[in-house]
Amino acid sequence: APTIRRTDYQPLAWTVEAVDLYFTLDATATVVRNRMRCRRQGTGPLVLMAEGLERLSLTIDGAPAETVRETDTGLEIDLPDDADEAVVEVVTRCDPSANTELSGLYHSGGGLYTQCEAEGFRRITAYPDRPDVMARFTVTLEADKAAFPVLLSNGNLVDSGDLADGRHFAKWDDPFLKPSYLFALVAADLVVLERRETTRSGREVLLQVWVEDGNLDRAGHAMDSLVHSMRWDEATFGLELDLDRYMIVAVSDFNMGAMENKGLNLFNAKFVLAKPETATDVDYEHIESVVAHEYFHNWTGNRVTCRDWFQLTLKEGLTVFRDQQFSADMLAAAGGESARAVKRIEDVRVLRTAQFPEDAGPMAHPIRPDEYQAIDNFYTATVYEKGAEVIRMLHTLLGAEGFRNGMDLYFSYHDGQAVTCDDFVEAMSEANGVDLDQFMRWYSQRGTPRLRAEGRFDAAARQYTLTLTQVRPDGDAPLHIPVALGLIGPKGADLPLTLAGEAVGTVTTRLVELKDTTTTLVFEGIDAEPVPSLLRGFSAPVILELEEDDRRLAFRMAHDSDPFNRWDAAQRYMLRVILAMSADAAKGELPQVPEPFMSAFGALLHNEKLDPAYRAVALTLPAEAYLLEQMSPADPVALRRALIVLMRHLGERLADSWLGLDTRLAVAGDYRYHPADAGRRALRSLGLRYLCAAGVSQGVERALARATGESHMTDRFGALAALVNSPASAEAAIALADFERRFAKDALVMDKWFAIQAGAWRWIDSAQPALARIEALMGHPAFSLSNPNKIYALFGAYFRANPAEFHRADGAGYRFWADRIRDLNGRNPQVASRMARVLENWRRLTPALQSAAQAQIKALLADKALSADVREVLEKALG
Ligand code: HT7
Ligand code: ZN
Repeated sequence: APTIRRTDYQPLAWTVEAVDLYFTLDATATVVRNRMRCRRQGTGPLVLMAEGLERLSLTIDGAPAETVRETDTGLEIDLPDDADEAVVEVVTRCDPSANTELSGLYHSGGGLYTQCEAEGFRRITAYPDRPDVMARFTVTLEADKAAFPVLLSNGNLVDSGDLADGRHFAKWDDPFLKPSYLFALVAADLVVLERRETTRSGREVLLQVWVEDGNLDRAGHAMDSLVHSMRWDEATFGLELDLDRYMIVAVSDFNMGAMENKGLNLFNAKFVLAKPETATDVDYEHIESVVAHEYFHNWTGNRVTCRDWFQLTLKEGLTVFRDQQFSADMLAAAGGESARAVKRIEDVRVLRTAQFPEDAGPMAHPIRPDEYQAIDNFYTATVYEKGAEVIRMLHTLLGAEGFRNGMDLYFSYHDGQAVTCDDFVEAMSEANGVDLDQFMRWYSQRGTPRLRAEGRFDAAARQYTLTLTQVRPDGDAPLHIPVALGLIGPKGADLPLTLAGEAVGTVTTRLVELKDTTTTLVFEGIDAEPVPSLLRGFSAPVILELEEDDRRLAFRMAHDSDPFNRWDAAQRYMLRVILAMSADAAKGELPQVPEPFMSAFGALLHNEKLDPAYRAVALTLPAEAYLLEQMSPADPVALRRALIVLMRHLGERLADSWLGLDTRLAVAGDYRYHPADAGRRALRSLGLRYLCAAGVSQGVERALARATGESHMTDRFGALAALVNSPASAEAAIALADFERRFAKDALVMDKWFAIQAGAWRWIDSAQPALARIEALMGHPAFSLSNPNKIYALFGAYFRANPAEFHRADGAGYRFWADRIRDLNGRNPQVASRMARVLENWRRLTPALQSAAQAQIKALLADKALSADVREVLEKALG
């Protein structure tokens, strides 16, 4: 596939001002009549993209088109040189039931749905399918009424009625200009949950959540989340819902999480449906944030959109930041500031687990990439999560009010336009009167920058000197980095921070703006050597390099007043212990758990002043993917051995504490989604994890009772996970069978059942390897290769969440991976390429694993039928 470059951007010669679509819908043969009012804006032909369409007719201003050229991407039509306007009508046919890629118009569960971002609209009709073409859409849907009783599209319903032969129609008009990637339609047999709300300015709006029959009792949380999102965006950014009607539709087959089509959001059903018996606290949290994310796109993405796909982080980084802030505010409102800190910790955990490895591997790219072959490969953790961190830094530097002023200016300049990341940062800069030119470098740097810190205490001068040095993986130009920092005194209290030359201050956390490669800070009036607490709240997406011995880490675990850094100290200590234990395991020695670490861990566990939710995150070991990233070479089997020993030790030695806390923190009454309750549940489930890991009989008994009794999904699944990841294989088998019996007919819940088995750790060498189990599960009646959720649950969990079993010494895991990629490539290249990415960092593995992985990647690349999506990923992986 050709490489597309950011610097090659050119406006199109012809744009579309208004488009009128008429769909004659049918599962196997849908005909689309597309009438476009086109306007000249430069020299050259009218360019229409089209993919896999059968063209039935094409007219220009009512006459058959003559000068039409077929190109690799669609059509080019020469229009008279003196024409400024033309009405182009194209009629095409497509087959939704053959669309296994789930891009364009596709068939799922008896209904018809669309997914147009990034380039799916061209699979529906011939069109200048680029985000800088913003048009007014009117859409008529016509279909068999019995098969497709509900007909939805963007905007307002302006007409509907019955037609002959049992058919009916609905006409929709979207009053806002939009790019084609925001187009959507739904034709299906669905039921609706409705609510009417009044916006801040007094307009009445209709909110709808559409689901399959039988799921209405699971739609309430999505609706509540939508209302909360509306209120938050009004209060925080003064942004109101601009439409009379806002719809969310749940779809079972969906490649990603959800899609922000104007007024008609399509959602992967797993991010809509929840009731206590089927969804965990984590599911509830995800639904709230995904609903919010899509809703917030209505302004950051839809009203102001991207000029080209290189600008993707303009809408995604900003919208992730907005959804993170929303969730943090919601959690803090219900659960206090500690709940906000837990949210920040979870977000950084995702960044470190998913984005840091990406930024250190062959797919590394700036948040605004410079080139791509398949844009679908660039919906990445870098564009989304690192992009959100870049926006967060702006928020930190400008303050909430300055940031809000920048947002206001951005909308006042660019509402209704397709713009660039520069436009956004310029609005922030102008609104605040600050120069952000250096800050802009964050948009073009790749790789995670490192921040090296060194402290020196001078007792005689009562000074503490901190030297901070930026180490950048690409290039010399220093970045603009906000660093929040504090100094902790010997008794554990924060010290007031006074820089040389300043009047004595009282502030204990300061924000320092690094603009040079090296910055030296001299703090005065320091009587004893302090312990620095740097990058508080994770104020910048960098790797902090600071020499800290075990004693210091334990001290910060006990005293750091910044909850993020306190958690981070625990993570660093765990990392150090686990790496040492893994090194022992790799040498064939029995890994030992150091006693001082046990004391520091125990102190956190027993600290009743800390919220359960906080203790749950603080006592959770770093993710395996993150740990592997820190290992050199990455040896997944040695790491797993170390983790098993550590978990067993923590379970055994602290058994009484875990059991006591399990009793004390039980939540009485009916399930409610609330951070305080969720925190207690999380800590209890974590306790079961450790207890079962150690085979503590009371723990196993409790887990079995909870996994098989009358419980809600959070407790049930927490207990099931504890059993499955433990030596208690007999109890795990009973719990798995019970779960399957209860939920065999519930596709979303069965995804959990598949995933937990695919990701299961093997505690006893004689136990069945994960791969054998997965191969057997592929034949399960609830499994389907055409449903992305099932692929992610069974294969994704194996490849990503079970490194020790996937990276098997005999290479069987890699052979299985290659077979799956080959098969998925033909069905759904987007999903195939996401799965292909799991081996991109193969060069970090041990030499034996490297050669086994490389052989499979090479074999795959020899396949001529490989899609552009998968090819791009594998070619980059091979380098
Ligand atoms: N903006 C949406 C992206 C998306 C997507 C991209 C490629 C292929 C399929 C897709 N489904 C949704 C999701 C979001 O960020 O809100
Ligand atoms: Zn998004």
